[in-house]
Amino acid sequence: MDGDQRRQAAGLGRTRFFESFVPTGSFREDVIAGLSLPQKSLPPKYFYDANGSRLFEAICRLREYYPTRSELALMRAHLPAIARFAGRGSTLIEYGSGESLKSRLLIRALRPAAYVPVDISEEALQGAALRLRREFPWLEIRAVHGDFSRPLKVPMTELRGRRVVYFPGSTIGNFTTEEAHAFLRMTRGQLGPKGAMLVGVDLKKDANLLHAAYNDAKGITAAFNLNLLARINRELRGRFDLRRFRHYAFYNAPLGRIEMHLVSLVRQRVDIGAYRFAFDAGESIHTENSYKYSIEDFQALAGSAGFRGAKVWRDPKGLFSLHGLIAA
Ligand code: AVJ
Repeated sequence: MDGDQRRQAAGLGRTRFFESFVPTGSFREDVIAGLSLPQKSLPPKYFYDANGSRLFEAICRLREYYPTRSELALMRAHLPAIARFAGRGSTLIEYGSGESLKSRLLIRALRPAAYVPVDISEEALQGAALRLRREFPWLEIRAVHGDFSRPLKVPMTELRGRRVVYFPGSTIGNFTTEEAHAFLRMTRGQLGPKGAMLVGVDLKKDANLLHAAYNDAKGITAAFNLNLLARINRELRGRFDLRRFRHYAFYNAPLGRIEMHLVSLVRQRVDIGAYRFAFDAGESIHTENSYKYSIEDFQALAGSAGFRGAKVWRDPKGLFSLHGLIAA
């Protein structure tokens, strides 16, 4: 911690900020590598700069985007049972906390000894930590700015009590099955003997409903997707013309996932710093997968990673699920 951070921390009462390892060169490297593949692709974690995090918060409030509302309804409907499962007074670690919308309910019900929000967007993390501090002055907050898709340097050793990892929002859907398996295994190792995990998982459903959720009428999802190119322009001296790319999202039923792409509308070349990339008309950059699971599929996956699916809750409409997992 430098002097500024110390002064800042001093003014934040029981709130502390930690930097986990987010290599600064990795955005550039990942973009250059991803755009050099036969099927161009970019990792979805880079959606979440300050602008992208704001756009995502707007997506969560869209009429068509059912996951956030469904998960909130699920939490409200089953909060006492979820709290009994997770236990009071534990350390609550949340991956991809964003604006910590759903965590509020959990914090109120669990009264955790400490809350450890982990997010890749520093702005979202700080905004959330400040609001939570006002709402829960008694709560010890250890905000970790980091990328949870790789092993984190969370100050775990100092964490008291039983650990509960909260991974809501179906963020796990961004991982392939292999990545999700590896992530669950890694988390199981961090939980310790009596730890538990709560994972929000979007369910397979009517493809029309899925399609609408990722192709909203206001075009917020399109703006969220295109912001990735704007971010490359801002941070990596990219020369993308956003009018020459279009948002494209569809449900790939055989693979059980929504795919988001940015499609080049013309044959063009785009410079990023000293690099140049060629696009055919109609060629796409694959920017996100959002896997949908059945309850049984996800329990099998969790089981293969060493967890026992102890509990599962659904929202009243049956659109979304929350799995309570413990070490097998
Ligand atoms: C944050 C990964 C759960 O896949 O639904 C929303 C991101 N992408 N609209 C999702 C997203 C387009 C979201 N996750």
